[in-house]
Amino acid sequence: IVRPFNEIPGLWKNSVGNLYNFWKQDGFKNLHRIMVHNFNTFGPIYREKIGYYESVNIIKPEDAAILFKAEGHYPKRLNVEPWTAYRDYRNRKYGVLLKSGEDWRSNRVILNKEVISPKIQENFVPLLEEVGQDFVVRVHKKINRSGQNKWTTDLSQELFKYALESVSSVLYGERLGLMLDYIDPEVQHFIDCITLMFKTTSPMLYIPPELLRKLGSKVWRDHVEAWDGIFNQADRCIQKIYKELRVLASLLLLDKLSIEDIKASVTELMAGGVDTTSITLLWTLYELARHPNLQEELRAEVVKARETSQGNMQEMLKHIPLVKGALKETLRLHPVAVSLQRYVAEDIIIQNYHIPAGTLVQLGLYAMGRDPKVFLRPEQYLPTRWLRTETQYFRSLGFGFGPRQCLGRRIAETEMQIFLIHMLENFKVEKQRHIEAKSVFELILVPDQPIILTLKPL
Ligand code: HEM
Ligand code: 2DC
Repeated sequence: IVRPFNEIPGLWKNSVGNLYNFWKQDGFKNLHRIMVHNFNTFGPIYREKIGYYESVNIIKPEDAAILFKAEGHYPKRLNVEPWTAYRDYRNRKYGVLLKSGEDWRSNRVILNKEVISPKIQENFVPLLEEVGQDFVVRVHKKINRSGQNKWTTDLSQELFKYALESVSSVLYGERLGLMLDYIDPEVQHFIDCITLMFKTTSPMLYIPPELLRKLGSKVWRDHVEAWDGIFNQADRCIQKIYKELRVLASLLLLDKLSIEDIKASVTELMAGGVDTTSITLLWTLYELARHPNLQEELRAEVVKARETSQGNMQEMLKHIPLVKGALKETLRLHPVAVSLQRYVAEDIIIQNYHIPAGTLVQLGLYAMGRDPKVFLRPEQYLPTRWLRTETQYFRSLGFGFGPRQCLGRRIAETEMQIFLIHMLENFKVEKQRHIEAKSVFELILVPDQPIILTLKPL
């Protein structure tokens, strides 16, 4: 017999008290660990109400499959209130990230053709390859200047620049020059604004931004300043590029979307394309530094792939299964998104509980990645587990799923694969001390401390 919704275990009866406890446990930074703890306490399904958010949380791949089958024609994620509050406040349009219903679908279908279709991927491989090569040149220069034949640094700022250069090159067909010594302070400001925007979002997830605005709170003011900086820079890029012939231009020329819709979505693509890929790459280098033998295996694969494909990058990308496995493994242990969520479009049954249509259901992505019932020896970084040795059914979900999955997925994957190819071909990555970096929640999950790596020429 199916059990009723009200019998799902969890803390959902005292939302204000829960918010207080959440705050006491430093939940704004520990959301991922609190979710793991809740699954350990309540089992594979629990219900929760913190502040104004109410949700049902699940962890099993089989249950994720049920959830995504019920996402409906217009899949809807948890609404990130601070983001929509900013747009409403400044009277700016929602892009594909924030739109819903038919408006979302029609914009998304058009954008898909320009950024995520397999056919279009071929177009941006050469662009991304060029950025990858420039990054290698830059690292060699840093190594030479050090006078020690190595370069030891926190790579995160370098990776932010690499990621922004890559995504701009694809969107605008123009290089920003971020791999050079002098970088435009306005572009640096843009990068800082994205980080600040994410950081100021998480404290506002559970308290209505509207209220914080009326109280004139600092976090709201910082958030507005961050988005203003993001939109200003994106506007400048869009203005400059009207005539260029890339994604943006083909959207314009064919007159498929209004200029306001294009601006909104292109700004989201630019802002979404920096911290996500760069942090995933940083975690990957960190894991390769911790596992030198694995690093050599990956290097061997890349060298062989280069031979087989005679340097043709498009072809080369088809011969690096272990590199691709490494990226999946990074997203398993260090996902960007702590959870995936959908408001279910129809009634469903999960773990034998009835869940009514309209309920917000969250898949704990971070918790699933570390669950020994889902992954054998989950604490180990094993890229080979993605080479058909273990089942992959609803387990590789770092970019989400279905028609509402990450729009930047193809750009991100290609950009990250090309980066790793170039790094493995040129440098050895080492780590200094025995520090264990953990994740902290700043809307996306990021390392809790600087990750210092050493790059040595091969
Ligand atoms: C949405 C992850 C890189 C732009 C998402 C979602 C996830 C995600 C989990 C939600 C999907 C869902 O609800 O099913 C990642 C990861 C990245 C990455 C792990 C890199 C490692 C990027 C990049 C861009 C981007 C490079 C832009 C070029 C977007 C946009 C959406 C989105 C616009 C919203 C799509 C929509 O609502 O229709 N991403 N992302 N992401 N991402 Fe990414
Ligand atoms: C954050 O409880 C935790 O890809 C919340 O590139 C639920 C939630 C909802 C939406 C998620 C968000 C979390 C994490 C960041 C995501 C976002 C959807 C898209 C966004 C996953 C899990 C991200 C980083 C986009 C951001 C683009 C934007 C800045 C223009």
